[in-house]
Amino acid sequence: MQQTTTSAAGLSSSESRNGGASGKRIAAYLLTEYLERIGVEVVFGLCGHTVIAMLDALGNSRIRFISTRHEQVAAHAAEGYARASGKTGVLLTHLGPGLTNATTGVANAALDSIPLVVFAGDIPSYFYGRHPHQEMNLHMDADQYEVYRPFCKRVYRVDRVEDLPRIVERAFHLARAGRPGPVLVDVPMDIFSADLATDAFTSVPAPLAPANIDPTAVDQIIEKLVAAKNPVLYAGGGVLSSRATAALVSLAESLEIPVAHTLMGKGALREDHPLLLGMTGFWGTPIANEKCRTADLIVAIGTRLAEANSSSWNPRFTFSIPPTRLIHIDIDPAEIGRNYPTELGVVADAKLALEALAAAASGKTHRRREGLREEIRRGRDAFSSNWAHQRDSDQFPLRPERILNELRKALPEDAFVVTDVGWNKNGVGQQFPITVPGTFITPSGLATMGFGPSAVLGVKVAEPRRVAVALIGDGAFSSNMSVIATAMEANIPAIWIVMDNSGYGTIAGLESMHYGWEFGCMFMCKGKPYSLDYAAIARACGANGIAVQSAGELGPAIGEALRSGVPTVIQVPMENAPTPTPGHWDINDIYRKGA
Ligand SMILES: Cc1ncc(C[n+]2csc(CCOP(=O)(O)OP(=O)(O)O)c2C)c(N)n1
Repeated sequence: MQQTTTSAAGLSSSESRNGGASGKRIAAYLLTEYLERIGVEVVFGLCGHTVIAMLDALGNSRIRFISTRHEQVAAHAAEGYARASGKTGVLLTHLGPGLTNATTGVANAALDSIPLVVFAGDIPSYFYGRHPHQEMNLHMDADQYEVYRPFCKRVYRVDRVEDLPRIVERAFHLARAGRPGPVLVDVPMDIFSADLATDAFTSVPAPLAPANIDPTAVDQIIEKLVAAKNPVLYAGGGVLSSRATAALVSLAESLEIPVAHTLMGKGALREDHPLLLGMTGFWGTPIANEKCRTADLIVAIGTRLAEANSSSWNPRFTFSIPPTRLIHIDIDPAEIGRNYPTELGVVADAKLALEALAAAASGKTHRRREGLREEIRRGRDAFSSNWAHQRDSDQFPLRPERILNELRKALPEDAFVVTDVGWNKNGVGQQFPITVPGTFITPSGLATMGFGPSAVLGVKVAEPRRVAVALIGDGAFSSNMSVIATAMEANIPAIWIVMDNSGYGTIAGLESMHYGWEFGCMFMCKGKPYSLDYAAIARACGANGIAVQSAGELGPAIGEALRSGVPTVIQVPMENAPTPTPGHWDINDIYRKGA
């Protein structure tokens, strides 16, 4: 429907296209019809000779195919789509270089527990062992799919066309079951073209009732929370992906418990909620770190208590477990007890667990926590007042705080803010008010530079009526500017705000702090700082490009982008100021300067 119509248009009938009326049809068409049946709306990808049969089938289906200029872009876009829609993202890649280009995006989805199904074309199966064109097989025959093994939930190679329906059903099932993540289906190109019984694709992924919490555990947890002196609820990305935020609020309010969150958990409570402490860890907030460190009981939900959020697990900064006691609720049993001794582990869906806990907490008498809300307010205000003057600063290049301030003022509350890595991710996690759950989309586990510019495409495809803005550094944006071309071709009016500090600012800041210079981190040309004209590049692609020349121009520029309905790049020169770091990161103890 979207990209290719010519090859099918050249055929006389759907019967000839599909291999005759003998009860058999070509697998690629049956597969595509199955994808339609199970609700796939869009496939992101990039062509290659191994997937042309799929392109022909997709081109004649209701499924939208969004062709990108780099497979990493397609993978991040598929992830952005999955995160904004709550559905499984689907990716199509060629073998060899196509598959390897996509690895970073697929691994990013894996580490953030996002469901993806990746279809990769492969060499003709009858050439296994002969090392045909573009195959990577230096150690084993036909094993390109092994490249995905360390980060996919399952990697399948389809060796017989009869296995394709079962494997595809398994892939969509596994991508969502338990802890979500990517699954690879590697298909030799002759299998895409092979005949298959027309009724072969019969079974669809089973509807899944999420894992419930044991009622005894509910009673135990509520008893412990009620008795605790200064407990904290700690929300991770699982709270948002299972849409559990209302239950979290209800539990927190019933027992008057403050809530801290991870980077992925930002938005679990409205930013203006009086029980919200904020983000923990290296780039967290002092009040969140302090209340977690001194809590007698923490109930952590949907988080892996990862390094950045836990100040490298150093007990002096964020979590001190023990003496703090930990109850950990997560969908993945492997996460429980990994980094901290755990008093009680519960394997359950965050929403069902929080709903059961909220129901059991309702009306329960708890310890008095007079002054808690006031203490949180004072703690948050004290930290935020450190840069209050920067929020309205007219300085040029702009202060990052001014950029956040202008963005928040200009955006509707339900707009998506997609970040990359750098000041954008760390600063938004720490300082940007998010009031609608799920509107903050960021790469956390793999922290991939290049995520934001591409993921925003998928977010906007999933929610075309809502605003989607990518807030990104110039390093990330210039790593793959082909996103503008894809946005133009696919008519995706995304907005990119490029925080331009002429370099990989975050790493430059670390190097400067420890070694006194920024060697290898800044963009230089002929000995001078080098900044590209990103706005002109956008215009060269036929998109809108605005180069902000003063602090006062940013707000109107965002307004113009929102009104235009055209893909827009806003280039904002920015001071390379570090994000405040109230927590700890071990790397800072490793650097040693020598002769
Ligand atoms: C693919 C990849 N390469 C390298 C890094 C290491 N890294 C982390 S932050 C950063 C700098 C990002 O620069 P930019 O996008 O300009 O944002 P800024 O730090 O200037 O805000 C780099 C290179 C990474 N996270 N991902």
